[in-house]
Amino acid sequence: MSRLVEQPEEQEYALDRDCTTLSRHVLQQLHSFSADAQDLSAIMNRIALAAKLISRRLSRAGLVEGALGFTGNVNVQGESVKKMDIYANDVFISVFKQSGLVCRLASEEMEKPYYIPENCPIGRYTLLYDPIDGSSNVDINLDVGAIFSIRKQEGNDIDGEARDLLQDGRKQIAAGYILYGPSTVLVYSIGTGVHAFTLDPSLGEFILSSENIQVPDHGSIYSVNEGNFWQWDESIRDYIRYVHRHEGYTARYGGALVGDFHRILFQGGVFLYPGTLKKPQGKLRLLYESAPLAFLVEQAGGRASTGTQNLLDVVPEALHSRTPLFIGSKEDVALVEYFIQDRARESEPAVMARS
Ligand code: AHM
Ligand code: MG
Repeated sequence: MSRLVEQPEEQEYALDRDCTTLSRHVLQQLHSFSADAQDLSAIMNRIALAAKLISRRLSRAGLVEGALGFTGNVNVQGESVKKMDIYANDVFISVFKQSGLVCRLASEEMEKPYYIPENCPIGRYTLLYDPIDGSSNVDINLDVGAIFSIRKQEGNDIDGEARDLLQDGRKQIAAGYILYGPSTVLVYSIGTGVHAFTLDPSLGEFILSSENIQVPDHGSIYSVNEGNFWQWDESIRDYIRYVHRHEGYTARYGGALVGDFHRILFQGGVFLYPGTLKKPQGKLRLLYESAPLAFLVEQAGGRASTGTQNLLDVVPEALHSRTPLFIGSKEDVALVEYFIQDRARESEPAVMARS
């Protein structure tokens, strides 16, 4: 006859953690099994399925016919589209079809929102996403990501222009990203802290790997494409000259926002994508790139700014609007803002006393 054997405490804890899947974690965070909580949990579960499908294709991309390279088309942003961008975009659409969860999807790859009419009577949510962030890394087997944001649909999108979505970042009810690196990691927040899940391929499940992540108040990393130096405003050049001339800074730039942000979330520092001569509002799109990461960073105790405004307060003019982005540790974002906002300084401010 079998008999229950007492487990050592650590073993019990490890087992419990191994069973903390994403959908269960959402319910735990909300302390509820209400219909709204179940919906959010199911939406996260669907996003996890999209991540698994995309992760699978990325991990075999060099072996699969038609997975790499460009399609030959240009998207609404004027950027050349990669085959993986289209695949990943379609995956998100497919996983939400007939889910009853999300009525509308909006992404970097689609000029207008995509409706799933069969979901609309009950699924009053919109999912905004960047299906493959850092597309230039795809063909050379470097890290890429995906970014997502969930908003409750308010009012009616009568003309299909999604004007009801033109609201600030505080209207997000959840946000997160997926990092396809050596392992696939999903980081999310529903406004109760920031939590990371790692895909265990042997289980096919995202398992909790870091809970309540806090970004350090300061970090040594600055992450920016310095090739744009000549295109920046003088204030940004001054900031970069400052970090060049002071000890304690180190540069890291991977060409994929998700990867660069992930490093900063865990280790501190600042990511910068300022306006340039060619793109005065920078490159990054507000609704499905900057605002979701701003939501996460604030939940982790950090900050996101356009240089003159808290990023979560920015109201976009259009679905694909861009903003400059400075995001990361509180003190490091404040230092960049200082350069932008007070170029006429006479002496070094207190925040610069660190070095
Ligand atoms: P994408 O979503 O089309 O890949 O564009 C966004 C990416 C970010 O991941 C990254 O930070 C940035 O573009 C890199 O741009 P640049 O090559 O100008 O440095
Ligand atoms: Mg992107």
